[in-house]
Amino acid sequence: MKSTIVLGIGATLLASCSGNKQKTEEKVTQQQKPNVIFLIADDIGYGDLSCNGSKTIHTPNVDKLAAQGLRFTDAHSVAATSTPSRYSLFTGHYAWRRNDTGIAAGNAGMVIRPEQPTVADMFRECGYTTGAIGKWHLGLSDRTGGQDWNGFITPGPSDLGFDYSYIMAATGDRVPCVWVENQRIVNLDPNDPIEVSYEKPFPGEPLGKDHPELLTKLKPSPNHGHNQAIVNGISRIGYMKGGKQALWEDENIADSITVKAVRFIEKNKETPFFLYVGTNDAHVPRWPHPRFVGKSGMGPRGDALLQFDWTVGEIMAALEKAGIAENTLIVLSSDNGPVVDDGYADQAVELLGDHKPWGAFRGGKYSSFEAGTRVPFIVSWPAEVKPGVSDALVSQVDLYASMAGLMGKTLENGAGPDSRNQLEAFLGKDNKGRDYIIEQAGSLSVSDGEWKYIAPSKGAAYNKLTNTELGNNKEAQLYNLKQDIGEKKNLAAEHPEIVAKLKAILEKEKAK
Ligand code: NG6
Ligand code: CA
Repeated sequence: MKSTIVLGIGATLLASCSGNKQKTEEKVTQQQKPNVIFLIADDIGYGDLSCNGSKTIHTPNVDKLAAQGLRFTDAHSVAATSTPSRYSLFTGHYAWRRNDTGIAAGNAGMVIRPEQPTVADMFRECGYTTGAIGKWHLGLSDRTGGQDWNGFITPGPSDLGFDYSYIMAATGDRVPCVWVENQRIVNLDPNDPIEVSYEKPFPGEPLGKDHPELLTKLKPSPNHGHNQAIVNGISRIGYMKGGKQALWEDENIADSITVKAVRFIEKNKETPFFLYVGTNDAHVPRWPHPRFVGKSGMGPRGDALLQFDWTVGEIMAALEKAGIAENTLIVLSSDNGPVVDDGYADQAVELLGDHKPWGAFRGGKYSSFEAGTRVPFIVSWPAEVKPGVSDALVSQVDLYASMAGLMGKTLENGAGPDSRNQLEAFLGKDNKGRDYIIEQAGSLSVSDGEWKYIAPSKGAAYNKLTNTELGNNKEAQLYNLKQDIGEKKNLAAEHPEIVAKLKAILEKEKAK
């Protein structure tokens, strides 16, 4: 039996998550613990949402969530790509402390070790039912290529605190293109076993690079990769064979994620739950459902943004219908900043018009400049959070300790070592947030909200294929974000003392 009784909210933060002993105390109210949903978009930029000022795209459902909640202007994912970003979100550990947390292949071993504590473990210990739905991209099994794709794939989300999971192993553009529910591939025909490799093609299976005539939906952008296994007329990264009946339909990915999320909500409405929803929108390949096609005027990328907005609306409606909207805390954010051409000829560049996915920031996905990690971030909890806008400096790395704080717990025994309890900031009671955040892309950066230091890096300054300014520079960079949000003027030479201060913070963090 899960306990559904906790202290009145003012006292909740001090109580231990079990809270049962205090049931009989007078202060106790019959208030149920809030349900918590992390809704994490993929590659959606700060400027991709109308609540963040976009006039070119309309996201009414997200706007509604923002209007009833707190919209952040200086919130960050930990990294400018998915795997390290999600790793840190779940573990409260900086991904850059490890050298094996880069963009994971579709057959990567599980990046988070089963023994590592996660935010889902924390909720589960507090009696929550936990679920992970959608984009995973954190590897499965104990080693690269170690998956039993035709059987029970283990270790997996259940070892990281999730009671239920319905996930894509990696990304939409990586094989295997199948749904994995509770660590088994959905609809797999045992007579058509699935094989996956990231090393060598399977004889007889046509590849995108040799058979452009088979690419009926999207073609890879020139020189971009994405030219290996062909699935549903789209070529991807990696090789796969078999499992024909289990393949996802690209146009149904958002529907599948949404339906599973709504069902999870309906099923668990009586008792507290924690649900992670990782949408596939607006990652490549962008192939939204026909009902969104042509609706944005910006081609598949814009249409995928509308599809994302629809998913948000469906989740909100499901909460309303279940009668639990008031007491559900939703964190809506993105795993990293936006990219326009990420490798498919989907006209995203040609049809972009005046739209600025990165808002006022420089760079984008993959970049050390702000647009790499300064992402959309909304906290909605009608019962507790007053609507508004917060300029507090916050990072996804802190959600773990902050959610523990919400449960009245402090992380101990090395859990979430880089995660700090910033609950007050997340709930709008503190307008300052962190003293500093660390951003990870080709290099590490430190921002205190006013000043930002980007450590020197030998990496390329520019990625021509994605048209991204990566922010790498052999020299130290220092920007004043208050006066120069577009990071145009490097002030490192003028303010060596500020460089020294921020650099020292970084060195100290690295030495931990
Ligand atoms: C890159 C892919 C890109 C995307 C990215 C991961 C190429 C040329 N580019 O390697 O399309 O899949 O990895 O994106 O293959 S993320 O949002 O999941 O981190
Ligand atoms: Ca991403």
